[in-house]
Amino acid sequence: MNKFSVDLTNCDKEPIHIPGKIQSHGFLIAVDKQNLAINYISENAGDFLNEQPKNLLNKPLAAVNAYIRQQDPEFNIEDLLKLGIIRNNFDAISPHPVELDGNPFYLIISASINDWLLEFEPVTLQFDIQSSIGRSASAMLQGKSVSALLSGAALEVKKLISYDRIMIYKFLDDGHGEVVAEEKEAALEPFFGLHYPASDIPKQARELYKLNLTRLIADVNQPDAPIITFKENEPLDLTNGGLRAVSPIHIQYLKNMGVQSSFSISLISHGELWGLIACHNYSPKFIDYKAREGSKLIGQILSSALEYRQDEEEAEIVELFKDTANVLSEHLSRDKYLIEAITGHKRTILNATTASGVAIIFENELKTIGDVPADEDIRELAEWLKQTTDESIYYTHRLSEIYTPAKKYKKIASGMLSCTLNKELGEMIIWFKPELITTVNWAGNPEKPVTPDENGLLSLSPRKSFEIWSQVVNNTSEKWRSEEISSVLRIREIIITDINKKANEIRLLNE
Ligand code: BLA
Repeated sequence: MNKFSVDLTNCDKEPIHIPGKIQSHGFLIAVDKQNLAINYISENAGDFLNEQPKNLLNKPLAAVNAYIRQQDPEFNIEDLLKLGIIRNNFDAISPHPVELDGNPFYLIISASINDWLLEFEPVTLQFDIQSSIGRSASAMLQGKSVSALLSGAALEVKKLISYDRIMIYKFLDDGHGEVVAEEKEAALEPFFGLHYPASDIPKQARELYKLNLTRLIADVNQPDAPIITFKENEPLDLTNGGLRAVSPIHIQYLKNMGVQSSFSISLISHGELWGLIACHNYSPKFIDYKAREGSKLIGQILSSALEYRQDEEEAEIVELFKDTANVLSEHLSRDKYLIEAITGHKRTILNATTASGVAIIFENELKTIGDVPADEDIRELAEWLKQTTDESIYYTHRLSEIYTPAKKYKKIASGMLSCTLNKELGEMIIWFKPELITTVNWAGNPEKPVTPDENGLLSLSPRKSFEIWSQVVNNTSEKWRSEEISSVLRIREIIITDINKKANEIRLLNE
């Protein structure tokens, strides 16, 4: 068994692919790729096979036949495995229905490094999930925008596997995540819009979720079953398996939240883990292989739809920025006063970025739109900018760190992008973005005392990581995108040309 002792400093080093044990709702046999002899077997196999697992160790796989009942009397587990090996694909033969002690089971085969993994799991689905998936997918794809698509996906997954809470959890630039869609039982408190630290899902777990697209944790209170082997120094790699035991720290995390079962489906966009469909149940819940594969398919359809719609929305934003530049240019050529031209019509200078507020200081006048700090605060900031920077464009997504007076209005202005029109006169336009984390909450009741489990994991409580993280992410807005910078540069060019043109006109009039 792996001897790694996990704590908050080494989470991302925990070898979660070789835990040396499995979740005990099923059992596992691993056979050598060379000679198909049983190299590993889970200790709980005895509960299902009526045989001491250690007696099967080192035996040929064929020895297992005696315990498995099959509709086809000719069935031979070895032939099935060989068929998968010849085809170089186990998807076509998994899951294979078998009967153990009168109960229906699925045999699911996958590859490890030197072994084939044979996992036996109970069958629970009573209906044909295939037809539901088709309906779910088309209902989900009705969503025309990214957010409608995500809400639709949460709803369809809830209908399909009926967990208490389904969340779409999206990873942001710095690896931390946000719940961007949610479908839940009415009595549960919403997690929608909440942000969580990157360390909640460490790096190696994310890598693993890119390879194995679903992750079921059936019951956080059920003891694991150790894997026994005579290959003491060769832990079995369970990356592709479905029964892999869960990291103790993640079990503690789920317990802290009151969750007893979780299921996640990976969402991949442009080859990277975009997020997860994270499902919680407040009582133990096992869903069988077909239900998991059905959910995986929904995840894959969602992933490709997301890729397409996101690119489309991205292009729309860039288009909007360009169009804003054109519209403002027209207003500037018609209107006498600059401030009127860029703030007085339906399309304004605010639309040059995705900011939520903008201030214009021009000819001693201050005009604002949207969420901005108080007038005197803006004037002070402008004065500071005038003294501090010679750049025509200056931006930050952590304003209060470089300019402490901004602390008092960080909620609306943690992000700032300024564009100088005339440095000597202190004329400029300043866009503001709000602090990203305004209502950070740990997903659970932070007042409730955490009870250490038998491993004494209190000190490793994810709540601790959350405290550390929330201090780091405070004072931060969404980053300024390169498209926003280009848009502001383009508009600055247009405005300065217009200012010069108008100045020239006045000069000509006076001559
Ligand atoms: C795994 N952590 C996960 C997973 C999720 C989260 C979704 C995938 C497995 C699952 O579905 O349960 C985190 N779950 C969340 C978050 C929300 C949620 C953020 O519902 C928000 C609503 N976790 C920690 C710390 C460590 C850690 C500090 O908080 C490490 C020290 C580890 N999390 C951790 C590990 C896994 C994990 C190791 C992988 C579990 C596995 O697949 O074995």
